[in-house]
Amino acid sequence: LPSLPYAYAALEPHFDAQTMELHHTKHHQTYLDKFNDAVANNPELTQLSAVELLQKLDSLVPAEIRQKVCNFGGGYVNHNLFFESLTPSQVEPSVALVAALKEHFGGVQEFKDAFTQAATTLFGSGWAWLVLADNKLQITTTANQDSPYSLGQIPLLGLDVWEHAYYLKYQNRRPEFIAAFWQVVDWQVVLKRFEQSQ
Ligand code: MN3
Repeated sequence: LPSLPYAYAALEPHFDAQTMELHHTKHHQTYLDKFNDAVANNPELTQLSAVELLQKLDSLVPAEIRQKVCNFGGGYVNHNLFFESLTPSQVEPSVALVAALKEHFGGVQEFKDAFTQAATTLFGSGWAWLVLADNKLQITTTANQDSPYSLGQIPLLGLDVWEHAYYLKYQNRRPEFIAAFWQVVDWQVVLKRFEQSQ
């Protein structure tokens, strides 16, 4: 399991240390363990990256383990994306990213508002995403641990809105958790993913 590039307490007061540590050492670790279990009897699959397996679920992954790879491989990859795009450093979007968000959403605030709306209204457990799809930036959501990669999209920013991501600090107040998220997004990581995806 990749270690985080910051301390569990580094994102306080926005994301609390206890939630960060449980989320990483218990939830993320469990997705990885169950993903490894799922592919353990298919050595040809272990030669491929988790992202490749998610991109080619239907063509590469045998039907009997497909749902497990979707759930646990998706959980592993989604959480990598999530944790890697957080920072305590108050990074602002760069000029290039501001221009792209303006072109596709009308501006940075308009993008945040639309993403917030998608994350707030997503029913049940899942993720809100900024993805590149058909060469366009789009806001999407997925249920459970489904990955944008399995839909042919490239995820640039993801927010986990499972209750385990916020319940200890925010209880049922998902909108407050989403507002806190905007305080800790690493826009440099988002820009790097955007540049690499084109
Ligand atoms: Mn989670």
